[in-house]
Amino acid sequence: MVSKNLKFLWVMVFFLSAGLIFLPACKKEGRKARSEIEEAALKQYVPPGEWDEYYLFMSGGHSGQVYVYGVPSMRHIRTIPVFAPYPATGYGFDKESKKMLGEFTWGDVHHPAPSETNGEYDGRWLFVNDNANNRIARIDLRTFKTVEIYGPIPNIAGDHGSAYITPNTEYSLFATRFSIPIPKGTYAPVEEYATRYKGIVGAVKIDPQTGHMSEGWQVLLPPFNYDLGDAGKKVSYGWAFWTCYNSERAIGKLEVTASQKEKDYIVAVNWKEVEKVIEQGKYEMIGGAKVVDASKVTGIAYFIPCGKSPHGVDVSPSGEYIIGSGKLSPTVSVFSFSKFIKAIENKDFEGEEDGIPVVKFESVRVAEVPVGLGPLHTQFDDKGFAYTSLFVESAVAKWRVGPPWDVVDKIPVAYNIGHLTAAHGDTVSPHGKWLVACNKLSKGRHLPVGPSQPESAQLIDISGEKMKLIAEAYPEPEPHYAVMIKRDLLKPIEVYVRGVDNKDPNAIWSEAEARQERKGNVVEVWAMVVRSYIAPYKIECEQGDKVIIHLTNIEEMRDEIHGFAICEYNINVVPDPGETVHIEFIADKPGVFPYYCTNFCSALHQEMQGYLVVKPKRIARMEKGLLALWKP
Ligand code: K7E
Ligand code: CUA
Repeated sequence: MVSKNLKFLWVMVFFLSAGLIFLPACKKEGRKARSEIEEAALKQYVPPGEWDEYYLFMSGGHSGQVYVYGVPSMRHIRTIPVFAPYPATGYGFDKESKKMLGEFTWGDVHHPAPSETNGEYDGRWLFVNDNANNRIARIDLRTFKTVEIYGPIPNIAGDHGSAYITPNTEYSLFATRFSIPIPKGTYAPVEEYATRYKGIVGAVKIDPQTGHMSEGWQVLLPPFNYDLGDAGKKVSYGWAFWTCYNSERAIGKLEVTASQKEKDYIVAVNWKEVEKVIEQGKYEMIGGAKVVDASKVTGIAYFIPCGKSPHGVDVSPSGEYIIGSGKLSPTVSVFSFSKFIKAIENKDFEGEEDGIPVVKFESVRVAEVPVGLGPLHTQFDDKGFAYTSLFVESAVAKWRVGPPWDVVDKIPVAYNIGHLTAAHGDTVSPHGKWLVACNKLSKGRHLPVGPSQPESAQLIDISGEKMKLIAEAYPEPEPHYAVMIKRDLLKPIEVYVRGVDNKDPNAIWSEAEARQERKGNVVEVWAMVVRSYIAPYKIECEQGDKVIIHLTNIEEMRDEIHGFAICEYNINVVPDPGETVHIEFIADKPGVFPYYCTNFCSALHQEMQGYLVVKPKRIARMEKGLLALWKP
């Protein structure tokens, strides 16, 4: 009994003394945490009315859109509709955007790529790829609108390794993720995959003045899955790189069949040389595109062996290092561009794939950096460090680009990061400062919203030695890649200036010009919106007529927008100040259909309305008959 009490006493003494030792430490810890929280909050805080330092353009994945945020606040500022209709801005309802969307109502945006001059963002356009329907779109950063959609690109299926831009916006790269028999429309059983299916990488040509996209070049390759790409820069200017998996040329359950070999490849394409051989006529026309067969034309493509099923390939700011992320290996492989060129000169090859040389791994590899589990993508800062996302480990690894190629810091993210983006982090001169982790899962770090949860984006301060998690946001699905651009590089317009930005011959600028005219079965309307009326206040037509409306918003101030919707006609357009949009439809439903302004614009917004009056066929015919009788 006594001994038991004594034991209890000793235990009490131990805990009390431990408490005395630990308590002040805990208090101190608490204070430190508090100041850290305050510091983080202040770093992210952008006072109401003030501007963020960076624009963040995030891909919207299978939502088909691009989302614009401010960094560091992580406030969502804008949605830019690209591959899917978006009634909020009238996208996909007017004639031009309908035509751009064509037969598709969705896309799968993965990689936004800003236009570049000398390897730096120049703030003119943003290109994005559509992994589903093989297209590339161009957003004009003066208006934040999609102005062009190119494609579907011939011969490719699953344009994933895209829309990377070459350093002077010569090209936007593309690649086929799923090899198919080409040209499209060719039939070949899946069992003949290894022989009759083809791999293609290539590029869409961009007019350096206008941004207009047109046919570039294509290179025919073995039937692998071409995954991600990057353009060479500085020393590697003139080259393009893509990773590929399934060099096994397998079909079936790829997670097994395409994970047999220890290594797959990065394919390096000398696009300057491709330009030359095309000029020499060394190409075939396939599916309406100029295709250079890399197994017949030498010197244009080479394979670099890379750790098992690589995902991202990223070129360092100097252009010297090509970093491959083997998603199934715990390391990233760093290849030297100058060693690669030497290997080609010395014919230092370890094999070939359909006649295309495979350069010797040991001759080009300079480092294997043990970043951690599931490396996917890499970005760079201004101090010679790289940041690699680790999907399996749910972390970002910071490592030194150069000897001793060591990992210097690691930060956990929540959870399962895909891409990451640093300020100007894929250009020749990254800014450092900020990094955003684009995570696939958020698993209840927010108010519950049902079984499916949003993705998450975490803002990380990379200005110091240690990475610091600052804030998180829940972007629209699904952020793959994103780019961060300094705010002063962009010069968005305030209004469409009459005669400058709006040279539309069908624009009208006063109520007096509002009218409708009939030519056969076509009723053409010149209309305008302004606070707070729509002119004309009625549009009259007959059932079955084609109605064309040229609608101009004659406002001259930024943000004074009006919508124009017609009830039950599935129409809603939203012209910006000074902009003219065009609507075309068949008035197939008889009756009276109000039209109104959808954008709450003024105190008398509700008064902004009018009527589409569609005369039934029966009455129209009867009237015509009577008229004929009366004037024989
Ligand atoms: Cu890694 Cu499509 Cu660039 Cu998604 S891809 S994460
Ligand atoms: Cu115009 Cu509401």
